[in-house]
Amino acid sequence: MGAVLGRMRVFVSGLWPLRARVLLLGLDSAGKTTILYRLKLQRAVTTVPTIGHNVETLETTRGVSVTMWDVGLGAKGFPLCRHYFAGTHGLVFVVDSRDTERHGEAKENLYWILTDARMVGVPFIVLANKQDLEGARSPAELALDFELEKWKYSEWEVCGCCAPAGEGLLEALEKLNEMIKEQRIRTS
Ligand SMILES: Nc1nc2c(ncn2[C@@H]2O[C@H](COP(=O)(O)OP(=O)(O)OP(=O)(O)O)[C@@H](O)[C@H]2O)c(=O)[nH]1
Ligand SMILES: [Mg+2]
Repeated sequence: MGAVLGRMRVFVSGLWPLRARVLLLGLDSAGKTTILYRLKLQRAVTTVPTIGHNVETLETTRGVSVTMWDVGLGAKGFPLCRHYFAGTHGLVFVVDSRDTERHGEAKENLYWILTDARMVGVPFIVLANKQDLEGARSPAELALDFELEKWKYSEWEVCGCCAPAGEGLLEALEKLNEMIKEQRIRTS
């Protein structure tokens, strides 16, 4: 009986469009704004460091409407972004895969975000950006560097991408959408 009800809930939830609030975070220059506008405009844009935030709504496949917040951290750094946490359904954490010197800092900030009470259970994607650059860590290597296999408190994936070319972005967003849907079913 429980299994039948579970399957019905999955089926019914697939019929309604999903509106999701997604945060796009990461160190400065990781590629967040390039990713947001590549997804929105389907072309590469020239960016300047973001002050404040950019926000766009993306109509994705499978009836999911994603409002994506690209938060620039400026001089105040990560503490500023906690003001964006409430009501978040999914997180995209962008990493410059070649900038290995800053991976420790990126990892520390990722765990700081994940352990905030407002982010409990929120599924996330680590986007291993700049895969076109020589020396970039692969998604599998980043998962090891960030010790993600130990993280059991929310669903996660690591996906590779090259933001200006758009490579890997839609696939990553689809995975996140699926995880958000599953999380909704679990908590409904
Ligand atoms: N080679 C390469 N360059 C990239 C890629 N993604 C972004 N960039 C470049 O990286 C630089 C920083 O990109 P942004 O999108 O402005 O980075 P950001 O994370 O929004 O930075 P802040 O607004 O300062 O937080 C720009 O020069 C981009 O063109 C990529 O996949 N490959
Ligand atoms: Mg930016």
